[in-house]
Amino acid sequence: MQPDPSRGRPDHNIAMWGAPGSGKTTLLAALYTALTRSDDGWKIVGSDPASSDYLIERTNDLLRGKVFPEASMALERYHWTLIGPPPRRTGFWGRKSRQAEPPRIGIGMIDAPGGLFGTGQRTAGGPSGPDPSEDPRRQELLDNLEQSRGIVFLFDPIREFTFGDAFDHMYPPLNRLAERMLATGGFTDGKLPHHVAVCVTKFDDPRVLETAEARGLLTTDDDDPYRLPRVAGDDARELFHELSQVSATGSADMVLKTLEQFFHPDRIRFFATSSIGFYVDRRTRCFDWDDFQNMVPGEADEDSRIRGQLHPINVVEPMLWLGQRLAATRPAKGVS
Ligand SMILES: Nc1nc2c(ncn2[C@@H]2O[C@H](COP(=O)(O)OP(=O)(O)O)[C@@H](O)[C@H]2O)c(=O)[nH]1
Ligand SMILES: [Mg+2]
Repeated sequence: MQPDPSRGRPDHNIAMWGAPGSGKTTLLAALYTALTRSDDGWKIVGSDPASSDYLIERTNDLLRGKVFPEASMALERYHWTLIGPPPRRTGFWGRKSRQAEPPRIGIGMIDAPGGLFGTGQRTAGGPSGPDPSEDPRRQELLDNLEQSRGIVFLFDPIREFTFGDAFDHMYPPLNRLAERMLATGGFTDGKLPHHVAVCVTKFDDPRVLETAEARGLLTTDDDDPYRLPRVAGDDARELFHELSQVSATGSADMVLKTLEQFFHPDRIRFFATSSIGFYVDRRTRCFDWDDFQNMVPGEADEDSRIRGQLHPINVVEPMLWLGQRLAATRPAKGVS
C-alpha cells in the first residue's frame, strides 16, 4: 500500500485472524453500520471500487436482507480508509487552525477462508498429494501477517465449546510467522512487533452474555440510549479467560498464554465483540433481559438470520485502537 503523502505517514495493514466461522467476515460487514451508529464522527470509505462495492453489498445484506455473509472461499483483499471527525483544534484568538485535518487510518485487510489458518496437514491425496502448507494462498496469508503490524484476532467462544480448535488455528501460522520474523530480524526484543486486538466474538449469544453476567463483568455505557450490556476494558481479558475454561478440548487456555508469550502484553487488548448486537424492541427502545437475542439460528450456520436492527458492539473500537496505536509507532521495516 502506498504511503499517504498528504499526511506524511504510511497506511497500516491490519490482518484478520481466526478459525472458520469465528465471525471475521461478519465483523467487516458490520463496520459501516457500527461507525454510523457510534456517532463519534468516524466514517469508512473504500479506497478502490472493489472495496467500496464489498462494503455496500455486505452492509446491505446485513441491514436489509438480515442474512450473514456467505463463507468466503477466496482470499479477499480490501483497502479502506477510516476518516475521523475534524479536530476542534483552534488557533490563537480562537481562529480555526489551518493544519487541523481529520485523522485518517488506512486499512489494508485480507479476509481469508478460515481453513487456511489450520494445521496444513495433508489430508486428501495422502503423502503423495499436494502439500497444503505450500498452498500459495497460505503463503500470501503469512506474507500479510508478516507485513501487518496490527492483527484483529477473533476468538469464538461458541465454536470453542463445540470444537475447541481455536488453538489449532492459531499455533501453526504463529509459528511460521515467528520463524519468518526471526530470519528477517523482526523478533528484536524476544516478542513479535504486532499490536493485537483480541475480539471475543458472539458476545450477544446467551451463553457468552450469561458468563459475563455471572462473573460480574457487565456494565452499561451512559451515552448508550439502549443501555446495552458491555464488558469494559480490562474485564474483557477475564471474560476470555473464563470462557476458555469451558473449551471442548481444554486447549483454549493455551491461546491466551501463547498470545502473551509471543506478543508484548502491553500491545494486546481484549474486546467483547458482537457484530449484530442485541435485539431491541422498536417501541421500548431498551435492552430487555427477557428478550435480547438478535440471532435466529438456522439448520446450518449460514442459514441463521438476524432478527431486528443491528447494534454492533466493539466492532469499531478494535480497529480504531489498532489504527491509533500504529499511527503512534514508526513504520516497520518491510511494510510496503
Ligand atoms: N450470535 C452471533 N453469531 C454470529 C455473529 N457473527 C457471525 N455469527 C455467526 O457465525 C457464522 C460465521 O460467521 P462468518 O463471519 O462467516 O465467519 P468467518 O468464517 O470467520 O468469516 C455466521 O454465519 C453466523 O451464524 C455475531 O455477532 N453474533
Ligand atoms: Mg469469512
